[in-house]
Amino acid sequence: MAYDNDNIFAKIMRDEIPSHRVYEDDAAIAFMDVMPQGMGHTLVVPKVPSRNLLDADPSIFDGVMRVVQKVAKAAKEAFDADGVAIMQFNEAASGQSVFHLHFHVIPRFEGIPLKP
Ligand code: DGP
Repeated sequence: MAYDNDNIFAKIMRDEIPSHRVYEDDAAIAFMDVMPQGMGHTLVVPKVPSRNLLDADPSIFDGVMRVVQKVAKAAKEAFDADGVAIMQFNEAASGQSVFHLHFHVIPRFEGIPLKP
C-alpha cells in the first residue's frame, strides 16, 4: 500500500505537530509515545519514509537499529528498568495505527504488565 505523507509521524518530523523528542540523528528521531503502555515508552521513527517494515528499503536498517539500541539502553538506565521490550507492527491487522515505520521501545519491570 502507498505511503501517506500526511501521517502523524511525518507531521511530527516536519515539526507540524509537537512531540517530546529525546534523540535525533541522520537516520531517525525518537520521541515519547502519547499513549504509553508503560513508563518511558518511546518511539523510534526512521527519517526515510516507509509505510512499515514490509515496505522499507533494507539500507535504512543499520542506522535505524543503532538508534533503537541507543534509545533502549538509555531508557533502561533512565527508568531503572529490569528489561526493555522492542515492539513493531505491520498493517492494521497486526496492530499498526500510524503508517510510518516505527519501533516501540518500552522499559519493562519485573511483575508489572504492560497497559492494554
Ligand atoms: P502503532 O500501533 O504501532 O501504529 O503505534 C502508534 C503509536 O503512536 C501509539 O502507541 C500511539 C502513538 N501516537 C499516536 N499519535 C501520536 C502523536 O500525535 N504523538 C505521539 N508522540 N505519539 C502518538
